[in-house]
Amino acid sequence: MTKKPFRIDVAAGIVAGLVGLAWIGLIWTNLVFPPALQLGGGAILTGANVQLSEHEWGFNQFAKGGPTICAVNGTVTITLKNTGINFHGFQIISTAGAFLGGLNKTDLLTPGEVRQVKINLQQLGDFYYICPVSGHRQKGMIAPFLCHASC
Ligand SMILES: [Cu+2]
Repeated sequence: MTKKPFRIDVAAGIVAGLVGLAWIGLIWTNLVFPPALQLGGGAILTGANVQLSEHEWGFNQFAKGGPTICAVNGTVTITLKNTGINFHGFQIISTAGAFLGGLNKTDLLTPGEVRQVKINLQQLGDFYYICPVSGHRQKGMIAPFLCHASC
């Protein structure tokens, strides 16, 4: 019995098929098991003035979630920029979902708009900041907002 010659075109076809299968598997896994929200994501914004951008569907560089904001005694001025293509808002809510501060639900930033949002909660605790547009929080526009005596 003669040994069949190695065919590079057949080998390339098999490799391409396996790579394609792995790629489809990755896409499927990502759709069925979306990555967890990066709440905090390691970054903490502190100080009297912080810069924050919002986009689809998160804050600053994170695709989902955003950096932790720590406000001494709940006071901070946020320079908020909508770098996304949708309208976005800004609210601080309790862990139970109650409105604590920020913009009214219907007061939204247009794409490209920059707004200074002054926060003065005058209470200590661990809260969240979110985009209040329907469905945006569920897509990832939520991150920790901490009000501590010192940050
Ligand atoms: Cu939004």
